[in-house]
Amino acid sequence: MNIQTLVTEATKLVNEDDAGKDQPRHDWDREQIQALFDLPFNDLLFQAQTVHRQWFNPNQVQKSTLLSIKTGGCPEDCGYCNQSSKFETGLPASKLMEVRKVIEGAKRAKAAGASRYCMGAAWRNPKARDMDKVVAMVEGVKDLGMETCMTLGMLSEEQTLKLKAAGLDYYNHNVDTSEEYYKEIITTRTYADRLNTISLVQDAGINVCSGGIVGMGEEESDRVGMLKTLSTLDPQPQSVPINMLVQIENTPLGDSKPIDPIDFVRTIAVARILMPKSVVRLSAGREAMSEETQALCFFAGANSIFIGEELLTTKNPELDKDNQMFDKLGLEPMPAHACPSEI
Ligand code: SAM
Ligand code: DTB
Ligand code: SF4
Repeated sequence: MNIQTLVTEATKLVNEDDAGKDQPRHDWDREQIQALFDLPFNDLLFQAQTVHRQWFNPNQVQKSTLLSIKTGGCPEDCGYCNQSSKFETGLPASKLMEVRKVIEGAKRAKAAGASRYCMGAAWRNPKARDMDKVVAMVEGVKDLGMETCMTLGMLSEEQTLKLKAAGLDYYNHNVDTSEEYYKEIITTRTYADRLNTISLVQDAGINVCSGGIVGMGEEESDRVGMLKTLSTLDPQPQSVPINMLVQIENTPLGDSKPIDPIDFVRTIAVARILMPKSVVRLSAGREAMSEETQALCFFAGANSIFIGEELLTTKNPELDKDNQMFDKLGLEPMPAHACPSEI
């Protein structure tokens, strides 16, 4: 197939509604997604930027800040994670934080320019005794006028309803990779467990934040599989974090072959085309990324980042450095609740 036919085919893969905007499709197959990955880089980026401009201001990037509200000692064995109790990473475990401290952190994040506060706990799932505190955290952060996001592991239906009633805007629960590769990375839960929690979160009317990690030694076909899982969810996740693995010593993935930056940008571009109304987050891994790679990611349709010097347990670029990058690229922060697919 020649280049022009491929580009035309890729364009045809997207439906147009009356307003002339590309609408999300939920029936992508592997061949179609692979065809996007196979496009010449310039054609892929042109397609992605074209789709991006239909739903988003291309010069706005959403800013979120992360806080680890309960660190380490996790019973799961995710092969990439600093916080699993199965690996000797040297990270001290902590108890669930005090609500007051969490709100103080959110105030600082707001002052630094974040519109969303994302709170993460190293749990397989929250215990009943933790829920009152977690609910108070959501309510307190929401009162500051920020978007709230939590990532607490697997949830029951009752817990999703409690979180919804507290005013939770987003729940983060990543599928991480393809269904086939998942088994190589995590053995203490299944892909189906993951999809089940995502479905409960959707049913409760909470926006889903779900994406994955690249650079875990996966094949390109696993990136295809992961993006097929995400883009065929109905509705698609409103927020899609694409993490570049932060290598953690003494974890099974601590010395995986890093992903080529161009392949990383391709993954962002394909995510953007498949999920035109979702915010795509250039998530973990920016500390190890050049400014040029990040600029290409924004051109490919990434429109969210984490700001603040720490992710959950690892380093993120300094605030000044990110502010300088925004100035250089003429980027401005996206206001809260500006995602066109948000519930
Ligand atoms: N325990 C909860 C769970 O697993 O859903 C919430 C916290 S967990 C740290 C949130 C997500 O962070 C994981 O699903 C994974 O995608 C991402 N993550 C964890 N460690 C990472 C690493 N070293 N590099 C990149 N992303 C990572
Ligand atoms: C997501 O996809 N990335 C964030 C958030 N969701 C919770 C976590 C990144 C963690 C990076 C490794 C660490 O700092 O421990
Ligand atoms: Fe635990 Fe989440 Fe880390 Fe897995 S990714 S070990 S569930 S904290």
